[in-house]
Amino acid sequence: MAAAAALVVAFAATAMTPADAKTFRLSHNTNDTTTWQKGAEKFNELLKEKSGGEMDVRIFPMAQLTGGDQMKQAEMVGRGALDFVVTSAINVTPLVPEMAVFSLPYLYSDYDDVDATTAGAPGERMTEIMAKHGIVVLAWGENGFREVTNNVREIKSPADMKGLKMRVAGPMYIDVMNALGANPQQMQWTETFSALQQGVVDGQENPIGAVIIPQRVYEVQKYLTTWHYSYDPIFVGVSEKLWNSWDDKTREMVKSAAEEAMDYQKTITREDTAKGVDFLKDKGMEIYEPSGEEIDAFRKATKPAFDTWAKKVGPDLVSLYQQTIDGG
Ligand code: X2X
Repeated sequence: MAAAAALVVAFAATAMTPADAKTFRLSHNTNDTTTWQKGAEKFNELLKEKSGGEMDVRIFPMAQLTGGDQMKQAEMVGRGALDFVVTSAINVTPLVPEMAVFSLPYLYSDYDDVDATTAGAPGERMTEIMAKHGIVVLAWGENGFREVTNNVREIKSPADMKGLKMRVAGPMYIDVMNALGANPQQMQWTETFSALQQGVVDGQENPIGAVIIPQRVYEVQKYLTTWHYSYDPIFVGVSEKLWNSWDDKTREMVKSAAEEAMDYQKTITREDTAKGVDFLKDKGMEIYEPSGEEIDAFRKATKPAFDTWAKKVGPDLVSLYQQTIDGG
């Protein structure tokens, strides 16, 4: 009986979709409330629309397809074992160390700097580098400027970071936290909320609009400092294997869907971030907004990590980013 019913359902589903309909798998590593998810949903909508219902994506949040391992997603796409990924730069650095350039401490001062690089020669250069690893970058979106939170004290200066147990996402942030005298620990994002709740770690750092608000970090953290120490872009990537199987028309369609989706994602992320400090104060967080001078002190203290990672990334690539930022 059950088998017969399943057959009928399967038949009905096939009968309703166009002959060549294809559903692809898309992995991302935040939960289903974030602007990453909303960007992925927009991509699905646009892909469906533009392909006349022949293509769509099934979205898997929380890095489910890699057993919660947020760093593995890019690698799987690179091997062609996964179709699409939406993830941020820091998650790709074990596979492509050059991606760390985006997040070098205090490389960027504002969104204009960011947009000049993603829309210009640095974005193109990075796309070439990613392609060498089997990942075609279709469009850049935004995780955002990463802000520090903790439960121990207000952070106004590098000295306030001393000894704090900090959860970080990736290797470069370990070096940055060490430069500040903190006690960093690499941990999956999906495990971080309960680690904060149980006091396994004192703090973490993430962007306000894309992650801290939708994932309710304010429920388990008391203090936030808007130190803007590191920028983290996200992107939509597709496996080169799949990309190579498409004709030009299909490629253009998929790319334009990704670009529109990420433009939308960036816009809502910036809107939510702009309203974010007030929102978080309402929720009971204590927010410290450092002055220019105080930011300079953080910049100085994190310089050793900048220098270490500038070497790993390659000085030419860092210069390309810096020249674009200075000219923009
Ligand atoms: O893990 C994080 O901190 C997150 C969600 O921002 C990233 O994917 C880098």
